[in-house]
Amino acid sequence: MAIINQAAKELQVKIVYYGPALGGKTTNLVQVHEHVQVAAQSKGKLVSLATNSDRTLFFDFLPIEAMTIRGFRTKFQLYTVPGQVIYNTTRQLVLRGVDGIVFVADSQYEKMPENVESFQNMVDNLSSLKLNLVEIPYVLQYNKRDLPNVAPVEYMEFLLNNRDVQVPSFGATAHKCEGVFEALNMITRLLLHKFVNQTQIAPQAA
Ligand SMILES: Nc1nc2c(ncn2[C@@H]2O[C@H](COP(=O)(O)OP(=O)(O)OP(=O)(O)O)[C@@H](O)[C@H]2O)c(=O)[nH]1
Ligand SMILES: [Mg+2]
Repeated sequence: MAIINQAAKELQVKIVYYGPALGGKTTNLVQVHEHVQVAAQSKGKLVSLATNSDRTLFFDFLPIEAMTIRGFRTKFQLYTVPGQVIYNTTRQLVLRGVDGIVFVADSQYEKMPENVESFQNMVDNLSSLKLNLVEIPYVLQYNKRDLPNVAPVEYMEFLLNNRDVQVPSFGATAHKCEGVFEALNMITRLLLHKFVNQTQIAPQAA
């Protein structure tokens, strides 16, 4: 749940990057960290807990102070989960308190079973936290579009964006920063929309 501090006029929102191993979640955060346009003092450090082969062991964490809406300073906390199947307990921990999700799928054809499995694993882990995807804003990012062996976007939509309500989806080449901010901007927009309209953020005094 977002932390809304009325006294300090602060809104804190947690966004989790979820998806199969090696799909590009950490790469998204690295690119956001490198290219985000915010005042220098509000750009947080990127904390990565990775093995020496660059696989995420626990999570990556990047805090960003974004904007002021209705007098509230908005802070986004970006996390990645470790994609490797064995780290499921960690994924559950990172999902605690999640407000929004960017699901990073790997576009390579042979990764489709892993994408679908990871998506289902996300649904299961949310439900173990008594959360339902229907209530959590999320977007899909189809990453690695630069590779030769990618599945058509329409096929990925069929596999991953087939729930009652379709969500925004973006093709991406994360290590070139393509599709990274498109996905991040959309999830922050969905979240801010949700909180401004549905929570107790009081309108700014005139
Ligand atoms: N060709 C290509 N490679 C990419 C792209 N995005 C990420 N990579 C590479 O894919 C590899 C895995 O990326 P990571 O960001 O570490 O993947 P991850 O999802 O964090 O993986 P885990 O931490 O194991 O879950 C790295 O070598 C990246 O440089 C992309 O769009 N295209
Ligand atoms: Mg990673």
